[in-house]
Amino acid sequence: MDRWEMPSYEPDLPITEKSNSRTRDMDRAQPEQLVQLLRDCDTEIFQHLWEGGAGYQGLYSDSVVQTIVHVARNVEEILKCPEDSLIVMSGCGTSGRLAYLLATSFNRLLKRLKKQEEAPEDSPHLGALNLEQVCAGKRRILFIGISCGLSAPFVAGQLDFCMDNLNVFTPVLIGFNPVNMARNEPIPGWTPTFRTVTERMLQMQETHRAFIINPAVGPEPLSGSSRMKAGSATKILLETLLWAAHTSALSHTHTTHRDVLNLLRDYEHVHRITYSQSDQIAVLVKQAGSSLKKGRHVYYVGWHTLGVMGIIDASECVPTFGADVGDICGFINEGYAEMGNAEGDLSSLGPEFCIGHKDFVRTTLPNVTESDSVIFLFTLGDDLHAVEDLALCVKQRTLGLYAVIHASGPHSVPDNIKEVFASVMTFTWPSTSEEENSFLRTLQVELATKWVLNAVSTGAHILKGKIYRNYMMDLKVTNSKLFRRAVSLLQMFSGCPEELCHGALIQVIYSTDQPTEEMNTAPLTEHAHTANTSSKVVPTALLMLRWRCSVHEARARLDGHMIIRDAVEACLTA
Ligand code: S6P
Repeated sequence: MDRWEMPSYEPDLPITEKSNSRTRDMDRAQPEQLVQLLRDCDTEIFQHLWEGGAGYQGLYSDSVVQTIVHVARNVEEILKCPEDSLIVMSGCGTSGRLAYLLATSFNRLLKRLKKQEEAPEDSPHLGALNLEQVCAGKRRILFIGISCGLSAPFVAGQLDFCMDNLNVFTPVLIGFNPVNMARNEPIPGWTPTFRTVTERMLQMQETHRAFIINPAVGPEPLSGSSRMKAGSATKILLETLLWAAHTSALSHTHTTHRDVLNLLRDYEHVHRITYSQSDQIAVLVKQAGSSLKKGRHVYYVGWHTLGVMGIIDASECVPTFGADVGDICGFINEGYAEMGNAEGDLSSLGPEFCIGHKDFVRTTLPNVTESDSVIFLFTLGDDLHAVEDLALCVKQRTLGLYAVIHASGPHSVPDNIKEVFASVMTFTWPSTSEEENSFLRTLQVELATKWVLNAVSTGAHILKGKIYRNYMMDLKVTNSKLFRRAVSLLQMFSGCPEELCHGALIQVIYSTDQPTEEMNTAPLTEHAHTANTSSKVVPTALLMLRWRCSVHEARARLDGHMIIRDAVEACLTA
């Protein structure tokens, strides 16, 4: 088998951008096979030893566990003297969303930590400035920068700022590539690259003034989609170190190697429990795919942080699959009151910002039809009367009503709840006694839900024909990382040299066969900014390269195909 970990496999790409050899034919898989493939890919997160020639460190490697222990001990110190200290977590896209979710959850537990929210990915200056503002007046700050691909300039700027101010900051980087695969591309208006920042951190790690936690978790099932495995691994790592530190601080002990290993093993168990429901997950994938194929919608209706998991998964479908904001939407019981975001109620910004169940009932439900799929996400600890009432309302509009339910200990799902739904996926978790253990259980339940929803949204878009093999060809080229990915896809599928692929992309983005000097020399961030408004950028450029035709002609040919996978296939076989 073609194993991605061999040094000769896609040698120019970092692990997080490589294609996973397991999922090469994922676009043709049936829902059941699809879920098996996702399960196998997620198993790689917990791989003990990478067998290939490169010798990557994994989640359980001594070096990784030891670094987690060191960082957890720093967290303990901060928890003991929180007055003039701070923990800041920061990242872009999914990494930022997960940092936000965790900061909110742990704040509720501790009422002490503070958070840092998402910001533009390509700006190191803005990253440093935001960080400086958030940290003003603090004497001791643990900064955790998350960039799964070791690539976001925003995070690089913050880490660099921390290293220039080591009297206050201890920088920590979480990502899933080895340091020598960190992005080394020049960043406009800034001297360091992500790689040089990481190398500087590596030196400081020797004296425990900076830390890098970067196990390999293998390529994503859908190439480059770091919201999936890398997102799950981010959640696992952050929770492990924060939880270990929290319990140690409470009991006046110190986090040990064994504590960390035990927590990681618990998460591995969560993976097994989640995929023990593979058949039910496949049912949801099939139904959601059928809704999207008909041009209809999938709605996640969740309670508490499971509502947040739904909103996160739904929001990622826009950049990942070029989906419309209305294709997959998430709702949470009390809307913004439940989200705990600093800005408060954002629903006046537009319909896509209306996220409460009340909004769902008022504006969405009247338009729900039989072809839509509605997936409820809750635990048996939630208000089951509210669940039943809302489910009965939805049932009047569609029978495509499903539930993902988390039960604990001896409690089973009441019949009146089961009966409302067309199908019910029940996770039964061992009961927990103390309040704090139930906090940990909530985190695990969130991860299980993330895995289910990632499978549903990815699987549904595959069934809709959005994916070619295991590549998202119609990606939105909205930042420099995605521009690079687009060029690499074009090189791979057209066989043309990089320069030509880059040129074709510029032509499509600026809608001209003869780009001006200004267009050609603009920074990648400018191309990405312009590309934001163009559609089918990569498929159009691919057609141009293969058919040696104009932008206009390529667009016209593409218009004949409704399904991207078919368009790419037709282009490649012609
Ligand atoms: C990926 C997701 C993106 C990334 C973002 C940050 O599936 O859609 O939004 O999270 O680009 O990436 P990274 O590598 O810096 O964590």
